[in-house]
Amino acid sequence: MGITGTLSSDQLDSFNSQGYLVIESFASPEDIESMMKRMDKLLDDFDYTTVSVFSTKNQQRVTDDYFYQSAENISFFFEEKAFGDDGSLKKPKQLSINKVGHALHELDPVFKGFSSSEKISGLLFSLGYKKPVIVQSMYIFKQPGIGGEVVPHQDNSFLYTEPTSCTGLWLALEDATLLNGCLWAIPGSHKNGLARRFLRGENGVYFDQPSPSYDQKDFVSIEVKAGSLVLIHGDLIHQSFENQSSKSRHAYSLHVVDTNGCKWAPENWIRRKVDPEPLFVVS
Ligand SMILES: O=C(O)CCC(=O)C(=O)O
Repeated sequence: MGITGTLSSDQLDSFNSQGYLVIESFASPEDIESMMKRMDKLLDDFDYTTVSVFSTKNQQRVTDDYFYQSAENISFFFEEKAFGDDGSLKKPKQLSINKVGHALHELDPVFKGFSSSEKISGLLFSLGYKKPVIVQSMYIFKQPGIGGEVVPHQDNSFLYTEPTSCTGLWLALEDATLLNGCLWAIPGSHKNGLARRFLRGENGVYFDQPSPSYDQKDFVSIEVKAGSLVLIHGDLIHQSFENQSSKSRHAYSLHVVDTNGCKWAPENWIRRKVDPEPLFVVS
């Protein structure tokens, strides 16, 4: 198979005890430049007036369908604060998008190249994955001034397998700082299990439990330089705050589950027509 693990035993120990791990200089400046340039082009080509995410009738249904279909598409999601009272964009679309997802890793050659690189496979091999599948990718903008907060959550809530197997791979494409909305996490919180699940029902998506309340004092900030990768255990409580600064904080995030011995939950929001290909298979 030819995959070799890329994490040292110290890195693995740290990941297992903290629930996250920062790997500096994981992506090269060339990797970053090519992904950012590619996203510029995708955004330039995106004509938001053709996307029927705005509807006077059945708004919720239309929004839900756009979201569900994004599992196998390259779809564009706006910041909540991007629109004025009259419904028009307050800033150019390039500064109004919250994220693009959720199948960049499959459908776009540049993002696919990075996502299926040996670097990524080597990491997953080190973590013990046997038949890993990327279930979603997101290009997250955290726009200056309006980049919204991401409330405390665990990724296994959204991408549940039995047993749980999700890991987040969050790559900083720009420096992530306290000012522009870096990640925050509660170290060790992955050891306390999964608090709740995000389910897709007949009438849309919902959580099966209210969110536990977390003490902000327990969170630590994860400020990183562009090119750093943050590995996130699926049960780790993490969040990010609004970006109130004038600098964006672009990131490319992948979520991976194992399909060897772990069953994808049919109640998850992602229901694919075609099963994704594993990155490798350990026999
Ligand atoms: O980029 C962010 O601010 C949050 C990302 C996140 O929570 C995730 O990728 O799981």
